[in-house]
Amino acid sequence: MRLPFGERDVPYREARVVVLPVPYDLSLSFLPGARRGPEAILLASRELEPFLLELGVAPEEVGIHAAEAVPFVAGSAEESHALIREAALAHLRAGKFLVSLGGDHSIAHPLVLAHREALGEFSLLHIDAHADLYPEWQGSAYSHASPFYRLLQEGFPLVQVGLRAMDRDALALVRERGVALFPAHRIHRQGLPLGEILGALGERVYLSFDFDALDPAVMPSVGTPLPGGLSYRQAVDLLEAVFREKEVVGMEFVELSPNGQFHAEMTAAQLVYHAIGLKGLQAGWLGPG
Ligand SMILES: [Mn+2]
Repeated sequence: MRLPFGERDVPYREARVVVLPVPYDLSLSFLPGARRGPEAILLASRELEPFLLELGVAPEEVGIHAAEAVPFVAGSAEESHALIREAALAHLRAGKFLVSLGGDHSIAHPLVLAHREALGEFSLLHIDAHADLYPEWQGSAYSHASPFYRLLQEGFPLVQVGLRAMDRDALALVRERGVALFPAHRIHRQGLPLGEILGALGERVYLSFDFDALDPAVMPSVGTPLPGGLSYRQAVDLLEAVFREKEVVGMEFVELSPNGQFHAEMTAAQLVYHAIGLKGLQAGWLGPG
């Protein structure tokens, strides 16, 4: 069953923005449940106010269509990832701006590759509590702990923001590959180093947002919560700066794992909606007034 995002779902051909549910969580190592993330965001999105006071626009006016969820193949990460890549590619080739909803973070790999295939090169802005740079995890290179290792191998420039968990090997990899790292503790001590973050990104950016980048006090519904995370305000300020200064070519929001705390689902839906508004302003699809 297809669920809309918000209250004004437009027909596919009229949509500039396609919301793509990717309810895949077979790679999770700790608490499963991110497969229910897309549905929870879509249901919560119906409760949002259409007009965003901060932006002075109603992001829904870009024309949003929520697509059918991408199916997955039980027992095969490889086949599931292939289906995700194919689905994303079809929407991108139809000229849509894609907002993918996870699902676990392993989906970043097929999604990012689909964007490169359709749109060419860009850098990655990875906002997360975790580095996700393990070559493999629990015996699988398709793990949600590994997508950015695999994407580094693919040659993508990588900027990571909000981190507070990383092992020595990952830190060595970051230094060796020139990953720009902005850990959460630094942001809390010194404020968001927006100039440095923007300077580390290329002109074109793909945004990968793991909800556990937010502090668990704000966002308790994730599979691997860690204290010391970003505030909602910090996340919005970061996105606002990126959309103002860069061309965002695609975005994904992953790892919401609903656990009965509706405020977390509203937070997720509101952040996604705000980001759609920022894209609409960047692209000239929305104007204030
Ligand atoms: Mn994470």
